[in-house]
Amino acid sequence: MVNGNGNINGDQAYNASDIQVLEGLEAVRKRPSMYIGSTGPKGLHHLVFELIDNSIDEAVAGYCDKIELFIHPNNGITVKDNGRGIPVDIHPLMGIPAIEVILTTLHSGGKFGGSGYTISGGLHGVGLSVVNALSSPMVVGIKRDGKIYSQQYMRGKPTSPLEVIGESEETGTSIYFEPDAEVFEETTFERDILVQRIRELSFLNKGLQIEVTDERDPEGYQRIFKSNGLHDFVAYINKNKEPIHEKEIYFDIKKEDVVVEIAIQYNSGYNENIYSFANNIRTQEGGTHEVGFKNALTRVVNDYAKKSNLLKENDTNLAGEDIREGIVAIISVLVREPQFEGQTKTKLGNTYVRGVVDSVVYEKLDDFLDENPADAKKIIEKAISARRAREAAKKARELTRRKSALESTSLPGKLADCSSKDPAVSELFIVEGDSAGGSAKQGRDRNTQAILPLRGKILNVEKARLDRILASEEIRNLITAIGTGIGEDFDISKARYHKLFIMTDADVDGSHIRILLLTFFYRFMRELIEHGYVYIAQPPLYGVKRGNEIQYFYNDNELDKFMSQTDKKWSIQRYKGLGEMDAEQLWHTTMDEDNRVILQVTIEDAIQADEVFSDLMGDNVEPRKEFIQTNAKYVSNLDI
Ligand code: 0RA
Repeated sequence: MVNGNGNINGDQAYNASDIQVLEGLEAVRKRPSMYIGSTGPKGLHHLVFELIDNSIDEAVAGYCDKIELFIHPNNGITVKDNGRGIPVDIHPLMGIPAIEVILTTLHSGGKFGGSGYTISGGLHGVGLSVVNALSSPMVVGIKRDGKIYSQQYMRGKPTSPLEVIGESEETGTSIYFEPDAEVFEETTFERDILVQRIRELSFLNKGLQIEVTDERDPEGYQRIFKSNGLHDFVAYINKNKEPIHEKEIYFDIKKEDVVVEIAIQYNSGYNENIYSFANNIRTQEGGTHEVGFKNALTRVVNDYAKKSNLLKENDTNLAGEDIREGIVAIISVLVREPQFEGQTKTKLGNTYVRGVVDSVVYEKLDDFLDENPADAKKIIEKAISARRAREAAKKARELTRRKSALESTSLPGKLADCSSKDPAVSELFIVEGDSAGGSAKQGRDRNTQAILPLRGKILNVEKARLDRILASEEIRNLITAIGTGIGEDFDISKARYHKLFIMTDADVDGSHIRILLLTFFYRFMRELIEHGYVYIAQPPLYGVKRGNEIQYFYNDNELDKFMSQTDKKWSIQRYKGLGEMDAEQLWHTTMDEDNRVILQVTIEDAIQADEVFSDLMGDNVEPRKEFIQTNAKYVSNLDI
């Protein structure tokens, strides 16, 4: 036995430090959300990320190259690394082992790593003690100095002393915990959420191996994530797109104490995908590293374009947004004392980083363009055509603006509007097909429900530029009906409805149209999704009849279950389309607030959303085929 609960210093010393310790962790248990954001799924998964981040710090410091994550059948988690092992020597002031100090006192950040580049931003870096406070139990295992140590905790308090339980020549730390069911609303871990962040972390930390084992999966799940750096990240994002140059632009250098790693590859699409990170934390709100990157990119491309005569000497410069059309770029910096600002603390604030990134990017991109003139030409020609399209779109927008100023109530003729003018209670049903549109118009609550029928497939927005999208009548109808405008004109306060229902047939075409609409909202009216205004209506798949009685079922499982429990003779009708339901049925099953089953569309992660949309809409046919095959049984839960 190494040391009990600090009692080598006598009871008094133990009590003094113990009280201080417990006060700290009591605060965490009283207000968990202050430390981990929420006690819902986000906070729950944050516990795991916190443990992984600590091991990543050890990897960034150069002492660890393997991390393992286990999701156990009881929803317990183990995070294990082969770092130096958390120190166990007795803390001179507290008189208890260092590991116990780390697990029982609140730290201001994960400041015990060795490299100086600690991960401590936003909600990350709250410390292992916060996870400990919200666990029951937690068990820590440490291999160092030839020994294996172990100690157990319950809701932040040690329930055993740190003990030597064996010998080993290896070093490392392993932490097992179960989230405290008294604290969390739900204690089941979702593998996809964990895997997504782990994939990202493996891209951000080249050479680091992260293994994930989900012991709950009856078929067994074990994956190894390991990358060569950010070019793998860019290639991953572009995997279903069409790159316009083969080799990713890539560099990784240290300047003035800032480590800058950047990868860029343009694709033939029209979207700008720039993802920035500081100390492994996604900087959703950007910051000085992103600004430095964009400024340098705009300057270097314009300078090169003039120098190589792709742009005439007296031409106006290409705008930044033109140069960023079709770009996929990952910017990752390591900064010694990162300052995170902004509403969600995801904006890097350190001002000197801007200059560092700017000069690094200018220099490296200048080299790339000089050395790869054919790629340079493709990139610049794309920017020039983007500028042309932007100017055309501006004209088109001005046209629609002037028009709506003249005829201020020019709502589309196909729209059957509701009588209420209060957006908070108003709902818009975007309905596939004129016949279903007709039933919906008859069946609706005229006071609060508006119907807009859409004919056929709307434009494939991924492949089209803004000017062509605006030329589609279906899209224009949709924009006018919603009222917010799009893109840079978008104004959420002008939304005419706070609920928009996408109502399509329960077949492959229907799900395709639904994805097309979601793509459109995602690209041009993203705030609608962010505000939770977008829903998916779910018409039933089966109606089961006996005499005057009718029951509805939304999937095969429900139907099978019902049919296996009844011995009466029912006749089953399968609704192939919305059009097969009459107005009354459509109202009752799909539109009536009291009965309907709806799904709110959320965007958890732009990367993931972009992936789903591109898989389906991009030029590559395979993923689309795959989607249609795997969803042939009708998608009832669209996972964006
Ligand atoms: C501080 C010092 C040393 C190791 C660590 C922290 C450490 C922390 C964690 C958290 C998860 N895994 C970890 N691995 C290591 C070692 C100091 C030394 O040995 O000199």
